[in-house]
Amino acid sequence: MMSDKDGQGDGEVGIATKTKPKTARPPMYKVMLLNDDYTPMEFVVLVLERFFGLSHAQSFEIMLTVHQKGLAVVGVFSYEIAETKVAQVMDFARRHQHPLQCTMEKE
Ligand code: TYC
Repeated sequence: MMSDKDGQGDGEVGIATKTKPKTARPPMYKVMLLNDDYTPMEFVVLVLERFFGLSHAQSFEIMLTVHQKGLAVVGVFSYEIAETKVAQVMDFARRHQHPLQCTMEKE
């Protein structure tokens, strides 16, 4: 470096400017179930088993969380998968005349 006392220069000295290589990751979406006063608990458990591949125990647990807290995240998916899950749940609920609501939100 020029600021060296002897002007001879030594090893490289300076500010490290290494930047993190950016790997593009697709945005992920939380799929959430909302509570209501009318949809039967068993129906919500069935929805979670059928469309989210959860065990009966996991489904019951998430259903209870929604019932007690108002909503819960059921899973996190790519945009297309999340959109499909929401559509499947909303269609299934509508066909059974239950007001169950399912929504998605960018993580
Ligand atoms: N609150 C409903 C009841 O008491 C049960 C329920 C749970 C409804 C979860 C919707 O996403 C839901 N029958």
